[in-house]
Amino acid sequence: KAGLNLGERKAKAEKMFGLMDVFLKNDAVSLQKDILDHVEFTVARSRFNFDDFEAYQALAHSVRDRLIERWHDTHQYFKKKDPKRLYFLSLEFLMGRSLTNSVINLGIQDQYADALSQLGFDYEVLAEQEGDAALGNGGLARLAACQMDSLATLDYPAWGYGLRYQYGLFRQIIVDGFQHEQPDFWLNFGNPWEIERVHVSYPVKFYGTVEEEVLNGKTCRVWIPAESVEAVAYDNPIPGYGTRNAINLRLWAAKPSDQYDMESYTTGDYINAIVNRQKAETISNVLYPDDRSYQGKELRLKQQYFFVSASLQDIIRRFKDLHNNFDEFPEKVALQINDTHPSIAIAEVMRVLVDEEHLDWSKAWGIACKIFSVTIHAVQPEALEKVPIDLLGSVLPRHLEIIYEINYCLMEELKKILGQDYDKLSRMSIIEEGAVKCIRMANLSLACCHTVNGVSRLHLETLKTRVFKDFYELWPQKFQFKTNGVTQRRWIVVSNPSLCSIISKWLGTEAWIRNVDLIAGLREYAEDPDLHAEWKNMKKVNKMRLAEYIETLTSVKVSLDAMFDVQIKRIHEYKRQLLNILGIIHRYDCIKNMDESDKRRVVPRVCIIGGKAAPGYEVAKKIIKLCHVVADKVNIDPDVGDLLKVVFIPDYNVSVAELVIPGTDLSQHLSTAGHEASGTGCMKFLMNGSLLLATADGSAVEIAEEIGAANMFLFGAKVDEVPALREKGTSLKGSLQFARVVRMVRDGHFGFKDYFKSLCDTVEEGKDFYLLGSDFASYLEAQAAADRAFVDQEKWTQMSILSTAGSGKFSSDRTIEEYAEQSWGIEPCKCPF
Ligand code: F58
Repeated sequence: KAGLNLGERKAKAEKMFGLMDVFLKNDAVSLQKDILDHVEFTVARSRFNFDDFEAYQALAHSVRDRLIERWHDTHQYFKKKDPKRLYFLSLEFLMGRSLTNSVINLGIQDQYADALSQLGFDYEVLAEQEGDAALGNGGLARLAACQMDSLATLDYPAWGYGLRYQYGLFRQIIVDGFQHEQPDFWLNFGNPWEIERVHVSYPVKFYGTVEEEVLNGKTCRVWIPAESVEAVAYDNPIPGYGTRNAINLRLWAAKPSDQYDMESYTTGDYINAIVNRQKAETISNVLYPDDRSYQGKELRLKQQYFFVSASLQDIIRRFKDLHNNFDEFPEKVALQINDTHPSIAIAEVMRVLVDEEHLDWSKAWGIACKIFSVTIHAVQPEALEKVPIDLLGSVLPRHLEIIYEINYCLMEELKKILGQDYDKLSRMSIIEEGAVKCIRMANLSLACCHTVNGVSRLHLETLKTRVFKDFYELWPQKFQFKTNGVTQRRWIVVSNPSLCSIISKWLGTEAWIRNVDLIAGLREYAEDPDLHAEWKNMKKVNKMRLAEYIETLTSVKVSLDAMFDVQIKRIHEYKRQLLNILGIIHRYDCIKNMDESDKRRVVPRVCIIGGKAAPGYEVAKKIIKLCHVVADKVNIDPDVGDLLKVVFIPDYNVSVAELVIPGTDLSQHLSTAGHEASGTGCMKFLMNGSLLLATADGSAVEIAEEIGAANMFLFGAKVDEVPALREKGTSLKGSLQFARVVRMVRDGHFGFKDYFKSLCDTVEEGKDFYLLGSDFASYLEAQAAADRAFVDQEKWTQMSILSTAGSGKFSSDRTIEEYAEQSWGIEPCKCPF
């Protein structure tokens, strides 16, 4: 801009405009030209000689250009309109692959397929070259990814903020049936889906001391930090479907900062100064792979503060571009914290408003209480994060003071209401007294957030009656639930194109891709023989694809006539993969004891299990090994043949799910009632017409309401029966069949007798916390009902169609609309074409 007058600037803009088209063109020839340009100038390969991976890279870059175009326009438009924005803070996002999702959302998949085939490439083959972005552990992280897709599609002015981990979730490799972990080098070949913004960076400070200073006659507390790390932004455009909007997921990477170590350079310790600088990068190096608890880890706390501080600096800078009065902050900013992990943001907002913007404490607190909302994804109180006071005091000394102050105000307020009820006061305090004095991050969130959300109706009940009972009694109006949902773009359109075509054909429209309620229209055709034929064919083709994958990976050949029975999710005791395996052992045992005529009545099964165990979770690792030893025995038993096959799919991730779910006949969701906050896998299976075998837990209860309990296989104790069952301690006595299968494992029927002893002990009478023993008989009945239903293929197909038809409620579009209206107060802001 410098030096040019208005007339010159206009002329320059005209010239620039003339040099580029307003929109990139999407006809086959333009796409081919773009791809070849990227082969030559981005990937730097000769256009006469490049392989599939290089073709994928060039293709991805041409898609990225189109994403960037929309993303610029969207942000320009948001800036012009200045609506209230939602900022979604999450430590984890499980994005999976981006190519197909992007071209579908941009509406140019067919054009790309044509363009590539004319160049002699197959779109599908190139799409397979892409690796997964696995910056998260499980359900919480994939939910965040689905919600980003919905936010973009529904035109909400939203931003996601997270961490750009150098290493995502570990790769699982299986050696002799044991899980081993390997690092996920996902960035080794570059990442075409992100835009590095070297000029968007902020210093994030740690450690040091707090001192008193007098400013304008007022005594203030001033933080003198001892370390500074630079947060550099990497932007990931998220395109909406059927809209020009593309929103931003901004992930922060840690880079050394030169603010504090100049001293070392001048004292001559050059090499050590460089080495120490590099240590800064460790902050965003690795995702914590445990999905249970992280209590007391310094690096984890630094990760949380690092991304929170950078995000808030970014948000406040954007606010200040257009506003100079913080009274307007709540009108322009909604901050959603995804689980309690980013809740240090509350203390950080207070620090910025009080220490840097010099607002009164009570005014600052008033603002904080208006902007924050939180969603809890856990059920077990022990999963709620706690940070030892000493640790917080060392890493973030000023934040500790602020949290003490917040707690002081909270306690004063509570004392007015609760009087001398010290038990209750101490339960509600943000500070937990005890051997190791801790900050309860959940209580900090509860004190500040205007809404506290559960992720299913049942989950909210648990939060109200157990986990946060005291807070609920005090502030019932804060507590809400938004039943989770998943995006039908990823889980039908991308992953099951044949089903997508069938739905559009029978509904006579593609409008369901944006308005999923329309999918209920399929109910009308649930008995139509023509639809049945197409549906069965779709399932068969998907099963074929899955069978090929299984054979390539495990060398196990499976029959397409068998029922494909799947349980894929993180391995956890509460998710009860062990119940599944014990059920498989029971099935095996029954087949072994049958004569030939009985065998003819057996419904053949392929039992597929997949999932990662946290590296330090021994019981979960034993479950994986048990699955393998059972498979080894069953799969080669000539008495069994095709009647039963057991498969463990290694390295389960988002793209594996995209392949497995469409090929599934029956999916299993076995959590002990009251332990799964919601579950979202079940929704993906439901959309794809897999029948559900499930406990009445989490969102399965609501699924039953939508599709009718008769269209699924429910079993097991209900939430309110669980305490009494635990009390009674019936496990082995409860079921002879259960006793028998556990005994088989104990006695070394599948080998590794000593190794499995401790696993068997977990379900021993009196110790069977997750109630495998008491649910076993009911589980087998549900399995038998599924077998009977499968024999009648027309009936099964009808149930399958009704499952898809009833899945509309479980779209993340519905969830996001509820959040927008009930928690965030944001409105769509649609960028005009
Ligand atoms: C999951 N939580 C719930 N946590 O288990 C599941 O029921 C729910 O459907 C899903 O969230 C979405 O709401 C979950 O995935 C985690 O992965 C970790 C918990 C501990 C800290 C890091 C994430």
